[in-house]
Amino acid sequence: MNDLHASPDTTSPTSRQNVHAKGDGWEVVGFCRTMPGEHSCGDALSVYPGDGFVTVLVVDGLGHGKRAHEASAAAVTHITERLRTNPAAGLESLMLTCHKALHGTRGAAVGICRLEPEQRMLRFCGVGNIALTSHPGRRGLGVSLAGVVGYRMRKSKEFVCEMEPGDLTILYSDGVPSSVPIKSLAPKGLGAMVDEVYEQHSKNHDDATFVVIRLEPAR
Ligand SMILES: [Mn+2]
Repeated sequence: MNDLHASPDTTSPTSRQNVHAKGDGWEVVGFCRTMPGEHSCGDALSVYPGDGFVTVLVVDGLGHGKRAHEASAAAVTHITERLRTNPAAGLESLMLTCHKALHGTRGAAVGICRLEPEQRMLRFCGVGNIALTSHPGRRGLGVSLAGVVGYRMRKSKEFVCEMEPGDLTILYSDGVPSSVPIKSLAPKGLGAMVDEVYEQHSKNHDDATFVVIRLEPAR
């Protein structure tokens, strides 16, 4: 079964929600966790399987709590609707219309990633504090640009990077520290890696999201 969306709120039985999805040439495993003591999660994580590719969205609504949740929920609603009508919509275009859709909310950091397994191509477009890294490290992976989606965004830019089979692409919100030891976690496998980040590396004073996208090794 595919679990494609996570953004815990008051109706959730736990503060942690997982995503796990698999498609042709890719696998995605991640979690989204509410800040301890809060009822709504300001972070959101969504996976959108496409025909020959997968799109992954990580959102961190500014701050935490209910209004952060409103901002991230607006981003998820908008991106979900756009990808429903056009699953292959360009990432820069998605970011630009998301910026408009979030006007009037508190704003959010947004990272959108698309893996095309056949072409071994990774595309990324990010604004604000969403970190992108890979294992092993690949050149040209791209970075999130400065700004707040829905509030102040200078531009959006798509980075394109060539990947190798078995490569991991990792996206996370600032509820996970940039010192998270990817190198030592990666050999443990996707599930164990994600669990260990949840248990040992998520900050207590923020919502936290961490997701790993694997380009499946050739069979
Ligand atoms: Mn945060």
